[in-house]
Amino acid sequence: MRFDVITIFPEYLAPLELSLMGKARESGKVDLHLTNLRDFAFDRHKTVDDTPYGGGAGMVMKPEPWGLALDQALANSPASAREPLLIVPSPAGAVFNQQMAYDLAEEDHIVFAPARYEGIDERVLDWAETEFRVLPVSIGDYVLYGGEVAVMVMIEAITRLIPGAMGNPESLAEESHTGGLLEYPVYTKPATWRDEEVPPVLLSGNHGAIARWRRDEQIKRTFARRPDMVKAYPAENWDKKDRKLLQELHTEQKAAKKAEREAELSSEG
Ligand code: J9T
Repeated sequence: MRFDVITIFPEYLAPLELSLMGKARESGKVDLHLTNLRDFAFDRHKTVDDTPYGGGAGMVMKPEPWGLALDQALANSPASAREPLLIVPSPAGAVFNQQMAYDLAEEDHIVFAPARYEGIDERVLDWAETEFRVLPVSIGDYVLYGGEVAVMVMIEAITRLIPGAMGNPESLAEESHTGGLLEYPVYTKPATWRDEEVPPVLLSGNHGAIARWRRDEQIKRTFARRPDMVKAYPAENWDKKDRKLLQELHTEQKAAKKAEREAELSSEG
């Protein structure tokens, strides 16, 4: 996989060159290239932005530097790559998730175009459609100053799914979002810490009981924190004990809601 990032803040992305990406790069499976957009601005001040046609607040990124930087990324595309993918981080994009990370891990060449200011002149994105597959992507429903942090999130999530790039393939197979439920809680030594005990079942050596306990904890957590994921979970994947637990959780939730309503009424009363 080749990643290109074109940005006016390459230093934001520099930490990726160390840590995790260092290992992934050594494996030869990942190749990261940072390009400073200002290297393609040729006036005295290396200007990359200008005022918007039609008026309005803020500045717009000029098309010429982006055009040249994208030309360079195309020229450096690996021979094996089909049309490279151009990811434009934007709160208006499709929402990034673990499935998207899996799909993107199969690509040969991804170019990221994180924008600052009010965005990039739209003609750049129109032209890019002729040379790239263009994909606007959001990392969640909130707004950032620029797309750089979103690029870091995506590169990290994608890189750990590239076979051979991480060196820990087993933990991937067991993973939280892939299974459609949140992870169970984990514990290590000491068995007592600040008067808190590790759940005894984990010390029992009973592998069946441990597996059941972990499954129950996954379901309880997912029910409490991510009811949307419980709803989306394939019905045929619930076993008998799962269904019994879900029943209990629903009953408990109803009772809690009733108690809350009654407390509200009596305080209003
Ligand atoms: C400027 O970019 C953003 O604000 C951004 C990018 C990607 N995802 C978001 N949620 C926001």
